Amino acid sequence: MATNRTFTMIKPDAVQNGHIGNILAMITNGGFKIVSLKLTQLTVADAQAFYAVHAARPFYGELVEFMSRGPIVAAILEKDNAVEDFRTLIGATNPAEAAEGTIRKAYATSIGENAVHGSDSDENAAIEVFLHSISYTECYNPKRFDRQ
Ligand code: DAT
Ligand code: MG
Repeated sequence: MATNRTFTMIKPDAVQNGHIGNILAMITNGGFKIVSLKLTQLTVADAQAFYAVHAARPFYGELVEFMSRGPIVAAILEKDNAVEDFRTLIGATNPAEAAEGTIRKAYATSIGENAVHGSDSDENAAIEVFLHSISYTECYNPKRFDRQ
């Protein structure tokens, strides 16, 4: 049975470009309920652990650097069939292939800096929801949220 929870991050590119509000609006307009929300920043270690499955890929170093370079918004979302429906809402990994009406079509700038994360399976959603509750360094310094 499909779980009703998934995990998302609005990535550093989209936060830096001022898209938090519009992306959250697309999420709620898509029928998802936001049940947890954090403005935070991944440490290098957080990003390495989160994307450990991609450790052997050539883009891994770049991915870790990108994901830890600035603030993100992390959220837990609820909806029937959440994982699959959210993957549909975010669109293809490569924005050049993302469908009209998707978040990546609207806000991603490249395959590497593609605005949002969405869990890819119920199993990973459960792991990522758990990580959300225990990790990330909270950001208390407002200067870290300035546009860079
Ligand atoms: P997704 O984020 O759609 O689940 P993924 O899990 O395959 O995609 O990859 C994780 C992230 O890694 C992706 O959002 C951006 C980056 N990435 C994937 N493929 C890449 C590539 N060919 N070049 C650069 N970055 C890539
Ligand atoms: Mg993925």
